[in-house]
Amino acid sequence: MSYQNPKIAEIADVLMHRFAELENKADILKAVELKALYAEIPTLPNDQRASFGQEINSLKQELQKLVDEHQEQSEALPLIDVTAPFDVNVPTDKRPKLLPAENGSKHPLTTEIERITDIFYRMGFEAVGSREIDDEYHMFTALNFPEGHPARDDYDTFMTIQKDKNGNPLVAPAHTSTMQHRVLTENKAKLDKGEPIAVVIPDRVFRNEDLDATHEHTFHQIEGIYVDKGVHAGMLIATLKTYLNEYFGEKLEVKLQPFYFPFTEPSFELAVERPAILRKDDSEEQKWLELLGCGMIHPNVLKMAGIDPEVYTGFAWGQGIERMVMMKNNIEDIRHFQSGKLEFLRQFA
Ligand code: FA5
Repeated sequence: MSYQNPKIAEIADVLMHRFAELENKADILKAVELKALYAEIPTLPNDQRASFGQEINSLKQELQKLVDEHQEQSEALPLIDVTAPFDVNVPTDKRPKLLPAENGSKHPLTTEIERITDIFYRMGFEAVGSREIDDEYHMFTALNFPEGHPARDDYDTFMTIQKDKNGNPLVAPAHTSTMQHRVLTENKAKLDKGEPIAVVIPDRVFRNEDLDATHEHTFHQIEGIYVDKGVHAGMLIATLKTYLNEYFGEKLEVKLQPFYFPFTEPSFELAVERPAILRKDDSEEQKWLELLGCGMIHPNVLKMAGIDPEVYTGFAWGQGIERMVMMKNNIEDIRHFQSGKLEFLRQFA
């Protein structure tokens, strides 16, 4: 735009150049030169005021337009390039590796769960998943926890505010035993055919815990269930020893002590020697790391699944996976697993 008044034309030129360099383009509208021009109007002779004022307004409008245009351009989103960044006609093995393997790896728990499950596949077990939300029936009742029994409180279970149709809250399973009733019910036909029920359940569980180096609120367990005619506790111990020796690749010092679970009778707790890195002092309590709970499946649990406990017996166990992986890899704090810290994860890549 050209301006008749030489002074306004000169200032317009200065402001246009400044606009190009300004980071915040809207600042041009506050330029002192523009204010000075407006301040000059009352000092001019009457006959010049109108045309001078109109030219300043035109200059201000021109600057405002530049500011608006710039704003529109910067708000417009960049266009997405939808074409592949390589020639799609090239065979797959010749294409560039867009995500090279060093950018990602399996989480150490995934690797270990695969290893553990594989050991049980080789021992003739099949694997099923658990669930992240369940009901009180499967978490407690079908496992022989009487209603209102204090043992229910041992499981620090997260519950929903909403209630199911029986007026009970739903639960985030605090152990993989929540699957026992389903596994027994769904597989009992095998027993009639003379086959055992042999199932492992590796999955995530949740507890409202006070967190420390060996306690997480979200961790993994592997449950095992074996039912057939003539199954006894010696077979339980042999199975777990075979598995642990295979997993650690060496003979481990393990300790079995009596315990209480409503769903097994007798019940035991199996502990392994705690490595020095996880030991706070030399006390007997610090020497052992409880790895799993186990026992012979309670006759009531078999009965509730429609299996005759006079004919069939079975064993079950539930093991915390993180603690075993920690022991094997000298990991001093269980919270590393969910930290998402690359320094930790890269050690297992
Ligand atoms: C149970 O959860 C039983 N359901 C196990 C069971 C299954 C017994 C079948 C008999 C038959 P317990 O609460 O002890 O038991 O937990 C089992 C294992 O999970 C523990 O030995 C421990 O290794 C691990 N564990 C328990 N709480 C935590 C936690 N907060 N963080 C990490 N691991 C845990």
